[in-house]
Amino acid sequence: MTPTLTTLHTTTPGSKCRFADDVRDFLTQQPRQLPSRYLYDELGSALFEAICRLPWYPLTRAELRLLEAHAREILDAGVTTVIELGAGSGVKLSALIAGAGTGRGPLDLHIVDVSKSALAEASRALEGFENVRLVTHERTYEAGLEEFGHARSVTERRLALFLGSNIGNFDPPGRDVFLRTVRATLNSRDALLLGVDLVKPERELLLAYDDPLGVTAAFNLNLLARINRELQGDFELDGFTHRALWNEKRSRIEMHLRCRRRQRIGIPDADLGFVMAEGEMIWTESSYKYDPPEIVSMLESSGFSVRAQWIDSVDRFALTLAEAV
Ligand code: AVJ
Repeated sequence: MTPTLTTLHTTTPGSKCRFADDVRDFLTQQPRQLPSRYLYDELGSALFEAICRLPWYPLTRAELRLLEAHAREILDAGVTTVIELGAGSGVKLSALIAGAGTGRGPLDLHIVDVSKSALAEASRALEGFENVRLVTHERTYEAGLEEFGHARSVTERRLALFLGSNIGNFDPPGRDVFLRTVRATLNSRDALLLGVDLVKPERELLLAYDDPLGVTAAFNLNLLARINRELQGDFELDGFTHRALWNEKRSRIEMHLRCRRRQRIGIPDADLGFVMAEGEMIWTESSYKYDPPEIVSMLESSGFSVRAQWIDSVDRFALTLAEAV
């Protein structure tokens, strides 16, 4: 039996400067904004895990049900290598491996995530499997794919996982570039499994992104708290409120932080100072929602052919399995 081997990569050099540069660049844009990947520091990742357990945020449970129901078809015996982009706590990958059952050869797993604490948790979750080798990449999706893409053996058959509706964070042009980047790390007959949340009634969407317990509000506000912690910022957290909006025209939920009273903000380690007016917003995330045929066409125009699409009709979530052509 091959023992589990864990290779832990170090943090991307200069990642703190990247954060400072991005904070300066994005907060000075009009409208002010922040990249959503910075939501996931240690506390943010824990808050996100809590969101996934909220009754008002059914995405994770719906996706897990679909993964469990179709594990054998997704992780068929020919797959030798799995890469998951944004693996989070690793529960989905674990469910997939457990659901696919035994009687396979050794499996190489690569998990990419910007959150160190998420990678540590995923490593623990995946440790128990025999005949599995795990490599963790503390990287953005793009940098992780780049690192992964190079070393390919001829006998490899790859399965890429992009789950949790993470693709919803991209705007449509960025999404297409990204899908082509994924395609470029695959050979024909390799596969991609995409988990995407579907358009549903506005009332349900707003509850999912503005829950009555205030966990999503805390998740959003933690981004300012993180700037205070890591870049010596002086945001007054009680001067901001969480806002979730459904932008029907663009088919996306937007998260914003609304300034409740005029305040001067200083972020010395990002070399930044500015004034925010009452009512001014910082845009922190977009979560695009799709219809099933749109998912098929975005895949087919990015070098994939769809093999199967499974839909949870209660919570309106889709898993689409596509083959690189
Ligand atoms: C992990 C990016 C898919 O957009 O639904 C949850 C993050 N934001 N609640 C999403 C999130 C607010 C989530 N993604």
